[in-house]
Amino acid sequence: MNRHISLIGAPTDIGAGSRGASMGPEALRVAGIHHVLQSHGLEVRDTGNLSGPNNPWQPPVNGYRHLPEVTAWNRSLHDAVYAELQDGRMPIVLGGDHCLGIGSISAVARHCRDTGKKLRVLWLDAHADFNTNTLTPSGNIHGMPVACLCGFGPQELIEIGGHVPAISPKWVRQIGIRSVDEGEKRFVHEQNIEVFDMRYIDEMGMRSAMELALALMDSNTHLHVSFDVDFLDPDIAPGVGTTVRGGPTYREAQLCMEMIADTGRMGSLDVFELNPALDERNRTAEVAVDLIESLFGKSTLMRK
Ligand code: Z70
Ligand code: MN
Ligand code: MN
Ligand code: MN
Repeated sequence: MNRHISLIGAPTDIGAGSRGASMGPEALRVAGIHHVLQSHGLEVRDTGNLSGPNNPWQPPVNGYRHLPEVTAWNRSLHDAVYAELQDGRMPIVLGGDHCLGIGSISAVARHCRDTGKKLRVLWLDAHADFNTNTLTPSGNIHGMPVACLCGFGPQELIEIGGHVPAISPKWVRQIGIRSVDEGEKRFVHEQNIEVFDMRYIDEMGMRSAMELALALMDSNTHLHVSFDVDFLDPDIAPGVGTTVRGGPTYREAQLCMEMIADTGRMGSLDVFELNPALDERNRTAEVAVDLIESLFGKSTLMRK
């Protein structure tokens, strides 16, 4: 695994349905993300925060809220993530709401095209984020990034990485899903997205879900992890805009992260939707940092 890490702050809630994810990057820093990664022997560079337009808090236009501002933030994030990858480093994006997955993953996909790597995207989320402007009940673009990456979205968002579509639905594995809108559900099935929802995890266990989600990767696979903090059960992670009960417990989430770490293939990571305005004494940020530590092998001492 790449031991050179670059933290990239993307402080915006431009695509979300509630305000506050813009404070996520600083909450993750306060919870000690830099130091925790360093303590595992990683070389960590904090590149600081990107800047972009303020949140004008306007209603949707043509099914999209804040499309010009969402585009500006994602272009900027794309350029930052792509630059770190070109520099041979592993980007960790500190969000910010999940609309930023468009810029982050379109940069990772571009890097994989450049270097002839296969891409696997693990989407850890309570939501499928597969809405379009006609399917969306809200107009919030944080409910649309997977669809945009697969080429279903407005031109200015789908073309950010220079290739449309940025990714194929075949490269995506979704874990923890438990809140999907009606039209969105049909579209997820139509596009054959591989989903390990909470029903699957309840019946078969996190171990089985992760074995299948991580299967068929080889030494030429770049694994991107897009971690929406609302993936976690609200009992352990109340600090998110949209809590959905019935998510993975602390132990299930730890196993998920450890199994990702064991592959040794993670090449980039997003941490999105942490909302300090809704948190309790930064405890959701602390849980997120704890889980990120496991992604880098916190508890593999007994194994290797
Ligand atoms: C709903 C929508 C959503 C959070 C994604 C919710 C979307 N499907 N919410 N992540 N926190 O409005 O599209
Ligand atoms: Mn999401
Ligand atoms: Mn979500
Ligand atoms: Mn790479």
